[in-house]
Amino acid sequence: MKFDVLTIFPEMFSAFFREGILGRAVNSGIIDFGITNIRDFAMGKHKAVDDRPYGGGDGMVMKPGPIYRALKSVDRADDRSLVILLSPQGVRFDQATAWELSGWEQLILVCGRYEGIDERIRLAYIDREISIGDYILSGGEVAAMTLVDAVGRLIPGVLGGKRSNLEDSFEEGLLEYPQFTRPRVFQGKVVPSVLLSGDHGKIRLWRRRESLRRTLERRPDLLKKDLLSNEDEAILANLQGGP
Ligand code: 4HQ
Repeated sequence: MKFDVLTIFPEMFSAFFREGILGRAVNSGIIDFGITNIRDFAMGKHKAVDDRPYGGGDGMVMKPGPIYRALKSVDRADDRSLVILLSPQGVRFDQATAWELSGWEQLILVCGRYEGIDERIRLAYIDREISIGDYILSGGEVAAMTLVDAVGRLIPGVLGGKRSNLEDSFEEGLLEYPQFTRPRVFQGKVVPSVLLSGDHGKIRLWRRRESLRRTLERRPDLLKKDLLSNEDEAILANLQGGP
């Protein structure tokens, strides 16, 4: 999988692609990336990438020319590559979208700044417009990093077998159960004794119950009945009946 990022802030991505799980995947060759500075494709003495909006109003708009030329400069994996614009007007990003995007050979991510990009670029060259959530960022860069992080970890080999059951419960539409590590007593608070019991059947059941409890309390919208087993239904009924 290759990620190509088009941005006017290329340095925001150098550490991002160098560090952590993603950095290791890049070093091992599982993931490749390219960073294209849109400003390198700007013209004139001032290398302007933005201009005033037709019709007037506040803020600036990213000029079409530099983005067009930056896009043209990127090596394309033809029909196995997708051009994505990060913007609050896009379809909301979620784990299912991350899985789908992980199947492409190349993702080309266009990061806008200012009030966004010229509509003619969006119409002619953008395959997919994606939003990471209902809030306003200063630019698409942090949104692009969020997408790369979530998609990258789904590429086979990136987690190197460290694929914990942590996201498994999220893939099932449930929140994660609470985690504890040493010491057993911290500031007078003890680790639930079941986790020290060595009884793996009881531990599994306790964790499932805590996942269901949290989901019920914090994200009832995630409780998709069809994904719940008979055991889950019984635990839920018990949770709703008592403590
Ligand atoms: N922006 N999800 C405005 C976002 C955003 C989001 C990126 C701010 C694009 C022009 N992008 N620029 N939310 O707020 O993706």
